[in-house]
Amino acid sequence: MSNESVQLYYPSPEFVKNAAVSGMDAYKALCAEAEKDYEGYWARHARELITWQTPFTKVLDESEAPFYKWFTDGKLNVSYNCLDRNVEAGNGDKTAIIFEADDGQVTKVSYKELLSKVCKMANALKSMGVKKGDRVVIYLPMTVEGIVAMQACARIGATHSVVFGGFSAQSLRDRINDAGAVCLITSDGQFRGGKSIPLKPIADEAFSLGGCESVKNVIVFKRTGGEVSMTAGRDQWLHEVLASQPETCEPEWVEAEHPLFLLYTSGSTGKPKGVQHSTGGYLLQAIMTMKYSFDIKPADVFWCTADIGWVTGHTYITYGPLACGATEVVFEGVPTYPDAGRFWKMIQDHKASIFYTAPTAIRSLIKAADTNEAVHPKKYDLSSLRLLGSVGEPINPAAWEWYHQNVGGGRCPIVDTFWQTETGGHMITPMPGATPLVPGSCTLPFPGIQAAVVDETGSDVPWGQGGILVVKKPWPSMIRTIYGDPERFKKSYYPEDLGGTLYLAGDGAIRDAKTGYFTITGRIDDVLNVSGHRMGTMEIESALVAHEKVAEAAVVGRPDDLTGEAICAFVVLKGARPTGDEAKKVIKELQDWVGKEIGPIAKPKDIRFGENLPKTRSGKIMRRLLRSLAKGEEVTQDTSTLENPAILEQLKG
Ligand code: 7RM
Repeated sequence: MSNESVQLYYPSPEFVKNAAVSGMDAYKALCAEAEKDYEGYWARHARELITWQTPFTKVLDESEAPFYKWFTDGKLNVSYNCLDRNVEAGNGDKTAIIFEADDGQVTKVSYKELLSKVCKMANALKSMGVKKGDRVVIYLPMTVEGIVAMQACARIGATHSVVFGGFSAQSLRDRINDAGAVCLITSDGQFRGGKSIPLKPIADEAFSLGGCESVKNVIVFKRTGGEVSMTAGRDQWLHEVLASQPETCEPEWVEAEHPLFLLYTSGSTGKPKGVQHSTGGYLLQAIMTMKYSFDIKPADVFWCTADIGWVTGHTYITYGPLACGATEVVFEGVPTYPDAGRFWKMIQDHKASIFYTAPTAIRSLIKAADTNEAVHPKKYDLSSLRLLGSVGEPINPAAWEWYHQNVGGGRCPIVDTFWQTETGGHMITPMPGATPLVPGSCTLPFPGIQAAVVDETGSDVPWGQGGILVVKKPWPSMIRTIYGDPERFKKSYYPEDLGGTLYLAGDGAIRDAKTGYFTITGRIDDVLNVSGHRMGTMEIESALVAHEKVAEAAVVGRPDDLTGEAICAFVVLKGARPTGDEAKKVIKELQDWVGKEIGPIAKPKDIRFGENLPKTRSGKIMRRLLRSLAKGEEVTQDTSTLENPAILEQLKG
């Protein structure tokens, strides 16, 4: 990628004029400030952007590296920073949330109302004995109540762990169990795409699997009116527990390092890991990135289409926008219901000015618009938009151009934000009023973030040469540990082969030879990215081999035009290798099985059967080979070390 051949997109003079980071000189000045006095840079922002109950005097504590700590002697409350301080500043009547339900019904919630809802929920939790440091699992749909539940935990110092509503009973059980949660907040069901989907029955199934004994209380939000069974002494309806609760609740002032939340995410090995985040450092970067990457202003209507079950929903729905006193859109449904014009209609109806979504959604809406004029963005008035964002996976230049032209009307900068569950907030992203954009590149590090590309030994590689993406210095919103497994934290993120001091993101990257712009080249571990969702190949393999018919399974990703990557499973059955209709039947059975074991997002798109898997003489599955087969490529790799070359024929698509 050389800039001679690539068009650069510059922000308009008006955008630059009003931007928080106005022009490249302003961006460079922030980077220089961090360069000169790293701790001072973050401390200045932490003082300016967060309201502290006890101001901090210490900034970065490296005494137990890589378990870095920030602002250790400061005390604060995230819910106070998101709600009370906006009310106290006279914005109590400002709309905090414009909620649009799956069926199109719109509800507006002001800051004052949101504060009172959060206080009532916080009091309800307290009345059940939930206290500072306890873990609360939240298994809720994308409704105001999900945000309220998270904020209520933050208010009393309980650590929440949100489990995406698409995860299975088994996945929910594993997360409850690992977190040792004392309380579960769920709903009877959820509405998605015009359908009513049960949730509480899945929670019940999770309990019946055993391992959820730590949970003393289950709170059930009535959303769909679906049939549920309530276990006496454990389960209570939300509306009933809220009825008697006072509308004020003194925030619990917690240390900056107090764990705000755990969020489970897939790694290359073993079970999903509970990424633990802090309070102060996390909040700081939620706010800073809202200001610098999203250029958030009081008049903006911000819309992030993520689900609160993912980190994007945490930072850019539950915390960031509210901590900035913004108005945000919260959407329960899916982009294709009632039709694929839903996003564009909502932008029009709510006059959204900042829109943040995933490339996979953009690609599916391009496809829909190509075949149906009526759902093309040009049919809608999108003139309220001034900034667009992309997150979750690399955005291909064609989708970028379409997004820029058809959604942004050619006038809105696109911030392609690279970050991870572990990083808490944006790491590499354009500053919309400064950075000239190159489609497909997340451009340059957020000011202060020391991102670099290195080789296997941890040495810098020159620009223009691909390598491993690392971060050289700790940053405030970074992962603190893997809950209950500090050793795994060290091994996963600060591996010894890189010297033990570099944060390993798990992605490959290359910097442009001239501009130094970063392009993410994809995961370097066994983690897949399907529609922006992270999935470990090992998790899917474990689910497959748990099926009674399966002897062995290997899972790889292959490129997919729509979902970025698609899951492809190579399976050896205990019985004979099935063919024809029998194969079709077993494929469906295994897909449904994985859907039930992990969740529908983990269902393999392709399943191929072999009498064996391609292995080396020492018994290692040759995954590189499987990746070629998955893509439908001719196998060009050296197969001389292969024990059983004949097997390749069977595994071709
Ligand atoms: C926010 C989020 C993290 C992984 C990450 C990358 C990929 C995310 C981008 C991206 C290219 C981007 N958290 N990724 N953003 N790749 N460009 N702008 O997605 O923990 O669920 O996933 O997603 O591989 O490591 S996540």
